[in-house]
Amino acid sequence: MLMRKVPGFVPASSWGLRLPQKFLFLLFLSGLITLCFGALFLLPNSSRLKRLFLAPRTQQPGMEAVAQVAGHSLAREPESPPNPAPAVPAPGKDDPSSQASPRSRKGWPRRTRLVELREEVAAAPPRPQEGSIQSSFDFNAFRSRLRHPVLGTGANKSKEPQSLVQTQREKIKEMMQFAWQSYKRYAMGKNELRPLTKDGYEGSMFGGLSGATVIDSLDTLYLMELKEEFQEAKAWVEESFHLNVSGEASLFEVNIRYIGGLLSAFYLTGEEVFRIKAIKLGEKLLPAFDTPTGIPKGVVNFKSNRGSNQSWGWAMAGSSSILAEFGSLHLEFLHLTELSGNQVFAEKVRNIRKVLKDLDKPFGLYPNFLSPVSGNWMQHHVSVGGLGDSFYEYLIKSWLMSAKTDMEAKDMYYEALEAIETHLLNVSPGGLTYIAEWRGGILDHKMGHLACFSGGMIALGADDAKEEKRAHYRELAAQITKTCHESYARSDTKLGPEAFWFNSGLEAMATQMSESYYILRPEVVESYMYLWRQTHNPIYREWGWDVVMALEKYCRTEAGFSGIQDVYSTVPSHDNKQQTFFLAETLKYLYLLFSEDDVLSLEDWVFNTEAHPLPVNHSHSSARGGG
Ligand code: DMJ
Repeated sequence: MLMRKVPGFVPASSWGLRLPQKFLFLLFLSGLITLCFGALFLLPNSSRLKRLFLAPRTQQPGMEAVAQVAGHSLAREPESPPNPAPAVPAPGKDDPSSQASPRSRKGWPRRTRLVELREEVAAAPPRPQEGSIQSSFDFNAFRSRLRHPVLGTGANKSKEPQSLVQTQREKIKEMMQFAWQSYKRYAMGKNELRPLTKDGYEGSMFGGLSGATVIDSLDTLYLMELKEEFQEAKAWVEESFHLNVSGEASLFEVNIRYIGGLLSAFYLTGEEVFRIKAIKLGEKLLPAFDTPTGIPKGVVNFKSNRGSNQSWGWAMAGSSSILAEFGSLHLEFLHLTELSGNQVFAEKVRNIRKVLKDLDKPFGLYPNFLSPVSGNWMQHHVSVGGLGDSFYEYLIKSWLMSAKTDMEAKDMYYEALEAIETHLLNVSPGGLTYIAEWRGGILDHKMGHLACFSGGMIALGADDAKEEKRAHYRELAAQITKTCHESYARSDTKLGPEAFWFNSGLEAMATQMSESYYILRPEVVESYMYLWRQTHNPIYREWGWDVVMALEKYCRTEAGFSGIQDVYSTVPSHDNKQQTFFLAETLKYLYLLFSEDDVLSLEDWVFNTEAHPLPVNHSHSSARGGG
């Protein structure tokens, strides 16, 4: 249809608007757009708003790999500040950070959510850098409170006649260097070296974590001033030690080896990477404590974040938890709280202590198996060797680590020791003192190699016993250590068997092939070290040196050290395993046996059950300038 022009009439636009109206509308529209963009881009910290509107950016190529190397996933929220917040749950369905909060779910009017977001942005405290965990721990203050320089003053080194002891120390250092280099060459990053097959072994005990030998070696390398090797180990932890694993792990083993090793490495060096990885790994262990009693299960499943009572071959624990396992967390967990500010770690182990303290104990003894569900003892088997051992060790060391303020630990230790002495201690017809195992009142007249740490433990605790018991405990420690030495001296290789008996006319010897192996264990030289520091009786260095010679002769192979199947045969049959505790403990205790007393002084450090030094809490005393 033809439109005719009417004079004086301004035609309307196709929307039916006249020009001034159009102008006003456009003005309003452009104002609105400017406002929106201003809010979007110019308001402080507007990234959350941007995320609401803008399509998610594709990740920069390569970033995933970087995150993998750094050991954390880019998809995760930054670590929540742990002081004193509860532990960070692992990402996944239970991780609140990975879900929308109920208030942000669909259906909330948009304007309300925008206002809410603006308020959140304004109120949020600055987030810690991803991967960091804030700490109020003052490393320099800690170091200044130590009584002695960590590696000693070296004051007496020059007085040592050029010197047998120096040469002996150097020899042990060379053994460590050889053990490390062999591991590095054939098995770097694996859990253990297999020296015969010249390859690495992962096993399943650590739930997919790797590098147990690296972590267990850090402090020994540092102590021996093997600086290059220490840097290699540290670089591996920084670049390749990933915590994003999903297997089933032994709570105890991960704690004593990994957490203990990382904590020590931090306290020796102040390097943040060790502190952060110790805390993050500690958080991964927490699901094991989700039981009715709070007594943790023996195994933690890193994937499902649950505990389980599976055991690792040395014990048929059934549905029980094992005394030495749940009783050997106290030292490390207190340090995790100290270094993170997160009280949850300390609460877990204080609860274990409380459960144990409140329980009835048959004859004052602690059985090895406890139900984490009912809180009842499950079998009346008592041992200072495997299954029980480090529980007793951690009582006296908790007392010492608290700078002698943890009276509860002290009382529990001396009461337990009295009961052990009354019911388990024996002297053989040949005059050897030993600690038997107890099964509902019946004694097995045997000692495991593991029980040989007890000489050192009793020596360590002797000075804080009641006045009238001190000399007695010193003597008891010496006698038990002598018995353990006999188990070595009576073998053909001068290395001791896994277990030895006091019956059938035999004393301090294994009675069957299945107990005749030696897997590079430390407990006997550990006791030599404590007895040396207490008495300075040269016999302990002589005995220690015999062990060094025997290790060289029967356990050293072309590509590392190996355990042997039979200590009574001089033709060694190797087990093809260089255990991580050989580097963490056996070589460390041997080295300390030939060092001055102020090297890792017992006034400043307690050794966890994997020989990782943890500092005594001198925080209430004044600085001494020992760092
Ligand atoms: C180490 O892992 C620890 O010393 C633990 O307490 C018991 N056994 C081994 C070494 O024999």
